[in-house]
Amino acid sequence: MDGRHLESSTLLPIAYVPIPSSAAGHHPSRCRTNARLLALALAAFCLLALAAFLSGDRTSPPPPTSSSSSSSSRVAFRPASRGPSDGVSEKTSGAFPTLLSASPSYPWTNAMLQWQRTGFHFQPPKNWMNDPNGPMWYKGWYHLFYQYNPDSAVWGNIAWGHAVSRDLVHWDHLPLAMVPDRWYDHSGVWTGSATILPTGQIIMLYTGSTNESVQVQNLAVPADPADPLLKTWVKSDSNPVLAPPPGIGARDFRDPTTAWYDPSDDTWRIAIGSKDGSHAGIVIVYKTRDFARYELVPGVLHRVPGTGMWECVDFFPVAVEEGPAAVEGMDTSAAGDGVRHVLKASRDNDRQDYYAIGTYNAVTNTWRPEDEGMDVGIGLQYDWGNFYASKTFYDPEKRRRVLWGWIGETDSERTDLLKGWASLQAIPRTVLFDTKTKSNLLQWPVEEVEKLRMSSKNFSMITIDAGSVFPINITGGTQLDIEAEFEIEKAALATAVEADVGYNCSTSSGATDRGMLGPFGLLVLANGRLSEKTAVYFYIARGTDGNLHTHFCHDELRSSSASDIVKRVVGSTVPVLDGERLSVRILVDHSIVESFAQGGRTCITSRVYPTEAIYNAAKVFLFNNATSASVTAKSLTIWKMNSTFSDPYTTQA
Ligand code: DQQ
Repeated sequence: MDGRHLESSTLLPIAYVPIPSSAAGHHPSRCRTNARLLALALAAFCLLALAAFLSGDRTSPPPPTSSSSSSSSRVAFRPASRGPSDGVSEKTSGAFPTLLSASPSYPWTNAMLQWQRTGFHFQPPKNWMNDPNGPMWYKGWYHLFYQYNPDSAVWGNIAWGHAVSRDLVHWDHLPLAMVPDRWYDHSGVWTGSATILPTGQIIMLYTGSTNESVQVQNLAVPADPADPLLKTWVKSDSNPVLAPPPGIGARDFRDPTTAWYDPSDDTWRIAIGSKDGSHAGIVIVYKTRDFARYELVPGVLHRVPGTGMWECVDFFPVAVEEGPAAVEGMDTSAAGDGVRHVLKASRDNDRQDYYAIGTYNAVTNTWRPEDEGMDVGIGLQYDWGNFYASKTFYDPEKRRRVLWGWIGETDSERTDLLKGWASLQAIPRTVLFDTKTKSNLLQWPVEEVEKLRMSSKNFSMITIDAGSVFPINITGGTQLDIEAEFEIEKAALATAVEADVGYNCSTSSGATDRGMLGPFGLLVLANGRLSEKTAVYFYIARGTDGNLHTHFCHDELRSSSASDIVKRVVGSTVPVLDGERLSVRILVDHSIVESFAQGGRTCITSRVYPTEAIYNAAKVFLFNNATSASVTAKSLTIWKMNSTFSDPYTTQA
């Protein structure tokens, strides 16, 4: 207990114990034993596949043995997928067993599955959800539409779900806004965006997958603009308003952006993601005056070789000069001095959302990143975990830009069917340019989330010795908002000359991988004996440039003892400026952990499915698995979070 101080004597730690290195998940690429297991599993798989083939079962390969499937997503067995065959990105998580395979899944109990439903994240009452669509603020209400399967907890039959909120956290679920009832959206009412014209008129553009699975763009408008809830939508008689232009594949033309106004020729412009014949991700731009007739703007707005199909492109301005403008969001049509544009693409290849900050030239129809080495699709990501198909909107009420992102499942489709729902939306995040680093965006949960904070526990100056775990006296840690600041021992920093050159979260073994200056941070959704835990951690290592770099990671490998889950270590570096402490905010909400390091410079979202660390058994620990440095949690505040109880809409709403 030397040198450790707690503000609250009721919260004294139980004891220091080392973080268990044996784990529910192991990392195959770093462990010879696992490599052998993998080879054995592959051999077994081949034999089983041969047996199945000989016995006439040619519909699906047999599942891997539990020893191989429990370790990580890197095992090369993939389920049959419907997304790519229908002309969109992969929609399954890759977890076994698939719907077609015969093996039993982990014996999930109803209590475990019921616990996974979140308390304050957006999710429909049941069934499948994916991309956020057409978010906007209109006549006092926030609107969120989303890709939705009304019939099942797996992707397909895509319609638009619709919900409204006064505060972005409490939602009323409305009837479906649009269903696939025309030839031009027969195979799905896919992703789209809203534009509110200066007249107040709402334009909704969305992709339809036609009766022949061709991707076209369609226009819809509210039936009654006087209705603030916008319950009924009318599809335009002009639909489809855009078909794939020459040179663009019939299945590579989707997800129109919010329009921005170009005063030079009094037109509105929209961007659409695609790929070219060389597998480069591209953005093409159209201009229009009436949203029914369009003209293709010559050239491409941007192109990045080797990045493949770009889905759900988003394009918006940010204020980059320090001052009052930089703390507010900008309307999509804003331009001028001190403005740069963010280009975001959802990369179909790896289902990650990449962005870059650059300069837009409407006259030449080009956008150039500030840093070519950090271009779209090869550089920064909004989130290094599970976060895809995101979209922003400008909220004129609070003068902020708000980001929504789809958080998919990492369990199996079979389990999703058992629990009756699949996917969440991330907590809506404000997005600003980081005027301190000048190299990245800052994402932060919208301020309304803080209204959900209930009782809190505060700690300060907890020193965690190298190689130890420090229990925080919290039970029922399933809905939490955590803020922590850490400082690593300065003497150790100065002497760490050889600190893990080239460390990388995703190729590491996660929180049990011991280096001189890390990992250290928090274990959330942990059970008392630490057989299940999700580590949110920092790891300081020397880069190949010789400088110390701070990595921020999530270790999902030991998050659950269930085997039919994709588990990874994810993360990236996070800029830490001179004099700054390491800081993190973590939202824990049952099966989702969303983390924001250094004020939102680097963000990570994980879906986790513990089997024991649930309900009252879910605990929080501080840990420091560094070999050579003690770490002090200068401050730690943990709030229990209220539930938002999203309701089906009633006329009293
Ligand atoms: N989801 C939609 C497509 C989009 C994809 C289909 C991204 O419009 O490209 O559900 O997840």
